[in-house]
Amino acid sequence: MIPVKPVIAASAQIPSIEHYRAIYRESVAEPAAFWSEQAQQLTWFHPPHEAMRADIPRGDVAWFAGGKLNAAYNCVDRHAAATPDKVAIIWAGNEPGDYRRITYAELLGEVGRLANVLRAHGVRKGDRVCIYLPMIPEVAFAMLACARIGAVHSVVFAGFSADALRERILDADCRLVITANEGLRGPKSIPLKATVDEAVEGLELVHAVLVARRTETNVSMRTGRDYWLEDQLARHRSAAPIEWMDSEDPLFVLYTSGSTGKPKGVLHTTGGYLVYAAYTHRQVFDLREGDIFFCAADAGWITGHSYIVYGPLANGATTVMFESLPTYPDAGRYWQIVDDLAVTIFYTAPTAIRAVMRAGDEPVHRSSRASLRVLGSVGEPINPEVWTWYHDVVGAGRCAVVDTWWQTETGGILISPLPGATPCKPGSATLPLPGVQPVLVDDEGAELEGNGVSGNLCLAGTWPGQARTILGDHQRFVDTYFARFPGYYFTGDGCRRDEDGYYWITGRVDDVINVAGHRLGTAEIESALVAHAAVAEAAVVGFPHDLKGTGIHAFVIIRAEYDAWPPGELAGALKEQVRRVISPIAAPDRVQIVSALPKTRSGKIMRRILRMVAAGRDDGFGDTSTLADPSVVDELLAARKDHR
Ligand code: 7RM
Repeated sequence: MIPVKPVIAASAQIPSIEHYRAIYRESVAEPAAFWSEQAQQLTWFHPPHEAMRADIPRGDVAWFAGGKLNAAYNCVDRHAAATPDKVAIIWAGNEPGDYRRITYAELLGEVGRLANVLRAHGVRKGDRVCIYLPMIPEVAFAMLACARIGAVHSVVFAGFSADALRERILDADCRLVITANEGLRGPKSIPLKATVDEAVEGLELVHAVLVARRTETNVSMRTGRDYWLEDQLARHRSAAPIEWMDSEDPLFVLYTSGSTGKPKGVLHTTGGYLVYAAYTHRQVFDLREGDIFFCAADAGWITGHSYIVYGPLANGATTVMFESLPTYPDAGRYWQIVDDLAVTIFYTAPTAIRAVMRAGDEPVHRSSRASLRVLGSVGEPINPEVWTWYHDVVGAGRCAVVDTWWQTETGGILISPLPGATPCKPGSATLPLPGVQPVLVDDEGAELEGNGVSGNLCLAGTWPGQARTILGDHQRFVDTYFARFPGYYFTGDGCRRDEDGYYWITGRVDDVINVAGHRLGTAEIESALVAHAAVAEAAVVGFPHDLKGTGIHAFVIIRAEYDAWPPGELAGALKEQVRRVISPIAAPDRVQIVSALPKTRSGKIMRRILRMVAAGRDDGFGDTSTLADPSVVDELLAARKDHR
């Protein structure tokens, strides 16, 4: 275990592991009382009359019923009144050094004006609005403007194709789309308006498209449907009435892909979601006055919703919004921003950490990073080696690292260390947050008691941030999350609870492979591979094997310095590595050196594709529309025979 570093001054709220354990016990004994107390951090127009009601088998959950509030009021107005000149958002543009600071007072004006524009276009409480924007401040303005008037936003990541966008617009029945002429990401410009044109072609449904001007490039504008956002804003004043919402009124829908079928519109409601985003943002990052919080996610994902926009702003903090890429113009970009803005808390995904780690320590050492206090990770299991690099090199050994486990459906972080309180084990998300009750169950649904067990990760009870339904298909919600293990919410993840009660997410349960009767997590094998100096990134899948049932196929990206190593030797060394780190049982049967892995735009490896490549099948890869770079598949197929 990595003990809590004494340089991390104790958190004001949960200063020690003993304190955490006491709060945890209280929170699960009296969840209604515990969460009602947290709810008081928000400003309610009318207080709730009931903390919580839940019928888990029916997937029916309500928090803070009878309460009335507005998310935008909580994120903007109350801070604009108390601390008008405090910076709410620091926008870091595509080019280094391009920063824009927006105070809470300014944010109030921007949100109000846009709220009035939406109203003028006929958007009313409960209507859905599609937001298809790059990482520019308008994305936050638009989300909050929707919240202000009670409209339900559906943010679609600006890297999605026209088909994917159209599908989401139709599913959520969006009448209005907010986009930009173009987006900028590193050296590339992205033709967003053209994509929207294609997506809404022939759709009667969409009667207005508002277009933010990010670049000077002109785009075609259809009269009567398309409007430049700046022209529209100029017509409206900033004062905009607030729609007071019931706690259980929808706040937003966000699409997420399941293992099968069309994407699900995960629906979050107002009171519970906001309480949860704010609470977890304070606790997990040990938020303090004056913090500069930098979450490097995209607003198109739940991480951006909860930890760029709603959590930080509900807490009256300063949030950084980053338009560009971790490697643009080079792998030192994050650390340059950290120094330029005196960032105190930094939050990103292992895939981004590995991408910059690949370039070595020098780009990190170019910066001081003296302001940093907490480093967060989210999105996938973080390999212990990557954790250690993050901690030792980026954090110079003096920052807390929080490996935060959660999902689109959970609204906020559920399992994570608390800085200054939880001793860490690299690769483990450690312990559940107060109010969160993880349960491990075997495939038959029997609960696995005690420590030193592995199983399907479920959650007992409910927490305020829990998704309430899948838009337009509550039955699918029930079937997906509440049917397999009755009485629990099923996460779809596998997990081990070790001898100390620490949780280790082993990846999606569909990624568990059974090799010669031995159950192995592909994430474990990947970690062993990444622990080898030559390996930048690894993805492991099973393939049909005559003797073992399932064989192990490893796709490996090699660090530049090892390019000259003969592939045969390298493969041998990597198999030996896994043998050594885990066991001969876990050693890959095949190692395939690749230059890239098929990843979704949010950085998740599409294992389905790797499984097909490993199985020697190329009879259709199904839906590859969510791939960041579809050409990766061709390379994998062409090189398939080269594995050893
Ligand atoms: C926040 C987010 C959810 C899935 C989840 C896991 C995986 C996320 C971690 C993690 C290991 C972590 N939402 N996951 N965080 N696995 N350690 N700290 O990513 O809906 O897009 O994905 O991501 O498999 O089920 S998500």
